Amino acid sequence: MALTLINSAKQRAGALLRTVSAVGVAGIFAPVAANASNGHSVPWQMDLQTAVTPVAEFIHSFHSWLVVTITVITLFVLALLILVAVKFNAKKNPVPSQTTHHVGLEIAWTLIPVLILVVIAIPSFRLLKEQIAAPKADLTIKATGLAWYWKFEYPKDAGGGFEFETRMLSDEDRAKAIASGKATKEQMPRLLAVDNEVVVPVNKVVVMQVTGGDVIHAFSVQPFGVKIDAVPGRLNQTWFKATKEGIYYGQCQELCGKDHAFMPLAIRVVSEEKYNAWLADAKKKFAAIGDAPVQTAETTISAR
Ligand SMILES: [Cu+2]
Repeated sequence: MALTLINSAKQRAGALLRTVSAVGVAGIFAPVAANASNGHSVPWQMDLQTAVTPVAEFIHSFHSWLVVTITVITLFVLALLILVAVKFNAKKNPVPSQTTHHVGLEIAWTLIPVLILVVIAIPSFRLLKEQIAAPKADLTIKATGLAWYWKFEYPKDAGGGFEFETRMLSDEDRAKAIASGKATKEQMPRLLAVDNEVVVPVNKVVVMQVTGGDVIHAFSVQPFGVKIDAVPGRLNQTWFKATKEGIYYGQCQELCGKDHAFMPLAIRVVSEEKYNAWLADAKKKFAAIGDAPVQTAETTISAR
């Protein structure tokens, strides 16, 4: 019952927010709103990036729900403050009440905040479970954060057996690609476009194993609702199921050194056929993974 109420309230809140933003924001930022779903944030963007996984959609509805909750609380407190200032100021109320205890009030202002926290906690823990409990993987990829680029490994058992590095394209490289007609300006977003994109099939569960090769980084792709630390000597895991083809950009989100801001990653979501074609190409293009086990700080220490 409580969950149904929360869900319907969430839906109504989401619809309300969408209407408010459609009327209020789209008018002012119409050219921006049209671009908001291109896999990265844009200047003056007013909302989260378009969600393309079930987890990201959950995050969006939870976000809308919290905005409504916090707005109602803030307006209620504001109304009380105004009431006090207007009705109980020294002029209008020269002899203040001496009441020091009121059982009903004590119970209400203890219970109501508790109930509000419970109503927030239920969807919050459901979201947490969704993020942590990965369904059975269709594809597993390993990402290693390095100072200051990413390395991706496609394991042999998933039809891969190769690894490649991803580095941000410099302004000169982008300018060259645009001038040669290989890509448009929109396809080469500044500080996000990379040399090698990660390619995954659409509507498949991708489990991303994440580790760090030197210092702590963080693997994050906002349209997927994914963010997890890349810690040396430790294998973390996150997952996503992208439901819309396109290119989506992520960034390192752990302060990791001087080029922390310049280690983006790009994930291209394509159809199954396109993915298989890319896989065949990638096997020829990229270095094969050796048979030696991957060295992490942990394995290095135990081998000594
Ligand atoms: Cu980093």
